[in-house]
Amino acid sequence: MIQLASRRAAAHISQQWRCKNHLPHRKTAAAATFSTLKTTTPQACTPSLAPLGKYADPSRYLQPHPNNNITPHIASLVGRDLHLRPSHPIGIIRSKIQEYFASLSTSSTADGTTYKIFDAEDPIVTTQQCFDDLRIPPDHPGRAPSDTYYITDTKLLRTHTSAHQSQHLRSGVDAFLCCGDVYRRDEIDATHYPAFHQMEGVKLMSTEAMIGANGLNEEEWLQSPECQLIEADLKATLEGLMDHLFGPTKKRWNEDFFPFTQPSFELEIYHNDEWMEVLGCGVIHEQVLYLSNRSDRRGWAFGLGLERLAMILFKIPDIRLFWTEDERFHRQFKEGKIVEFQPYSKFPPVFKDIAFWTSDKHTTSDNFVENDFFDIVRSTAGDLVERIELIDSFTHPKTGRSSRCYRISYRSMDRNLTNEEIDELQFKVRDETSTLGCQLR
Ligand code: FA5
Ligand code: MG
Repeated sequence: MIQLASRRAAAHISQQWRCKNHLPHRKTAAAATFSTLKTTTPQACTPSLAPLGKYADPSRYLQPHPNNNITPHIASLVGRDLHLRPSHPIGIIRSKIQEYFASLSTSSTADGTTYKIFDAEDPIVTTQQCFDDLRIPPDHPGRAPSDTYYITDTKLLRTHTSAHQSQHLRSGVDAFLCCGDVYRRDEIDATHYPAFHQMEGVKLMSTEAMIGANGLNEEEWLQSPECQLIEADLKATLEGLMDHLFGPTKKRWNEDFFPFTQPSFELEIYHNDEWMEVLGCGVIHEQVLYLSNRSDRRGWAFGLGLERLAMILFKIPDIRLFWTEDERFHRQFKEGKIVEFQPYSKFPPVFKDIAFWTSDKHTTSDNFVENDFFDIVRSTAGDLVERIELIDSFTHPKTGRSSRCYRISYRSMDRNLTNEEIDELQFKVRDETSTLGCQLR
């Protein structure tokens, strides 16, 4: 289903908490994106037939602030609340995870922890919540408008559910699960969508178990039995979750890096002959606890992607399907049941290439932001875009100008596309691309 090589490459791009080969951001590009796109009607944006949640109000997201880079397509996704629909695969997984954590407070091996549930928080958060409280510095690439949907300069659509960690810790909760939709400006293919769902879990250990942790310097803390106890508890809890969801399954731990946990790990599970990352986690960084007024405590946190799990468990081949309103999709799923998805159609794709110089003809200075281009395609063609691939790029030896060629694959999940309608979309994509300061070839 998901090719290892491409998944690896994709993971490299999308993992915003790691340093990555990051494209420079232009403030003006984000502003231009807003001002040019806000009047565009997304052609293929599926209207929602299901009841909408309380955050489904595009005017909350499409605001005339110079830093606003939210497109109508993104605004139309907020408040769909897939995780709260009991018979939607995302809702089914959410319940299964919550069921596992509830069982931990009663099973014979349990330590009696009760996890408080949060699953209806406002997806609009502040830069303080999403980044500063988590030690993500102002110049971190993950904060850049090329990667994040901003409403104003200090308000944004959360890029991860970790944005709620500090507020719950600060309010005195010791263990919780927090589920919601998150938004990232990202590449476009079968496993990446600009909106997806995460489940965050946090547990603080009992004060008695951490007595030896007092007065240690960082090095001593990382070597201490207390730190190792937290790591072991975290890993055992998450391995138990995977077994609860998948039955005994092959898994492996890799070291990872997050500014808000130390040490940090990712968990991969073996599926369809390849390893697939399902979550990031770690021992909560001392300073995050300090910033939440909880420096007397220690604990762990994790964040997992619900679509990744659902694609494996229900054998759903394309991440866009989660957002469809097609009855042929929804009637296959029932509350509490994991069943294999039966594809009801596979219509042929239509491919269109677009090539452009990433600067205008008078300059070689290149401010092209790839995610701005992806958003243009997504805003114009909505869920008809299946994938966008960079198929060629070069720098002209004499002029020094750079050129890129992308292949856009359009495919509907429900019907055959005509060449004429795709040509029309492609013309719009070309027009909009030239507003990014690119010269079409
Ligand atoms: C985070 O978002 C961290 N907040 C996780 C965390 C929480 C770490 C608490 C430590 C403590 P990351 O960007 O790796 O990390 O995303 C976490 C998971 O979300 C991934 O493992 C993956 O399952 C899912 N995910 C990430 N990007 C996408 C995407 N574009 N589409 C679908 N799922 C995604
Ligand atoms: Mg990751």
